[in-house]
Amino acid sequence: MEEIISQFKIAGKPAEIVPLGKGLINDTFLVSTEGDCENYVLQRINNAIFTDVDLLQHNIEAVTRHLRAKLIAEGADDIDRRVLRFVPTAEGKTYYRDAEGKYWRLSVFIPRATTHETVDPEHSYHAGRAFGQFEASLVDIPDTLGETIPDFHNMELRMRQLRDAVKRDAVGRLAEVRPIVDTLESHADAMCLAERLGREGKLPKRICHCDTKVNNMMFGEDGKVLCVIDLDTVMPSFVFSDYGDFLRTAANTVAEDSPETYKVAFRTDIFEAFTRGYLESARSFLTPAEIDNLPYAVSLFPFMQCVRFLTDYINGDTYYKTAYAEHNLVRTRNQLRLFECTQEQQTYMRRFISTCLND
Ligand code: GN1
Ligand code: MG
Repeated sequence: MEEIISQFKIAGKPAEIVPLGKGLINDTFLVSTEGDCENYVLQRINNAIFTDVDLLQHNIEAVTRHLRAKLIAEGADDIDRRVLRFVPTAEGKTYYRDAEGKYWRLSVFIPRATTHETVDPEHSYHAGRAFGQFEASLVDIPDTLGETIPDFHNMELRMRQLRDAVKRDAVGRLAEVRPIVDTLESHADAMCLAERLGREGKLPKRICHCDTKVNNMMFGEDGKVLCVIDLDTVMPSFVFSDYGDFLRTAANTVAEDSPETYKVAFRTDIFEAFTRGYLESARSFLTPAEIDNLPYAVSLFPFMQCVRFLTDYINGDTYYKTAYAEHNLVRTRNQLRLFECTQEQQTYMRRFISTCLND
């Protein structure tokens, strides 16, 4: 790994390299340096999943450049802790392909900031503001961003992938999960609403983060969001992505892979705080159709994640990192329960959102 780090123009000498974070896709390491030089985050990009690393890095460079320029224009302070900074290689690229064909990148570690696997309402309010702000800041990005995973949050595609997996039944797990497949099928049409609205021209695509799980942002000492991280999936999508995926992770009373399904519940305190924050910074650009369907988004993301985990389980765990054989099945059951909880709260959510907008 030292050999890889030496490809990047870092300040200081690497002292220690340790695994970092809980991502399910890339491998991430913290590289601390000797003395009081800045530390770094080294990532191996999973190019089985992100097959177009050039496009991926083009997106990330464009986004961080645009966010940085905005912060400078606003006269913001502490800019290096508020937007990621990637370290170039000797050839001036933001990634390095090693002799084995693996892809690596290095960014400056943001000091005195923390990530959380769970948040309280106050953090959620700030997270809502930050993601609304993130989307608002990218409305006028001059670069064209590509889809780093084509149709990433397209529910119709995710259903097709599930049906393909069911047809193949590659590792003989179908019989065990048939009832779950049937339940998901019974909601599939309703959950593909976004794609229908999109085709009817009623729903725009905007640049979204598309992986707003709660551990993908860094908080400062004041409880506010310093910096949004994990930018691999920043791409054009429906706004439901960011709103829905945050609540999928933050408003679940347990972690997405908790086997204690009976403990899964949808936290309305988190929902209210996040929604208030999000609407504060996003209402200026959201259309009525987007606002009307925010409660749908809250159900869509546990549903989509359930479909994705189940598809991976049926396929024999080829996509997500797993720690044990039933891991994806446990995740599936958890997300299905969360989906059901969010379905029960649709009317309440709708009322809360309209109260917020009238305040
Ligand atoms: C993956 O990389 P990570 O762990 O932040 C996944 C998300 C899922 C999430 C589920 C590229 O995110 O879409 O929602 O796991 N990212 C990709 O925990 O598939
Ligand atoms: Mg992550």
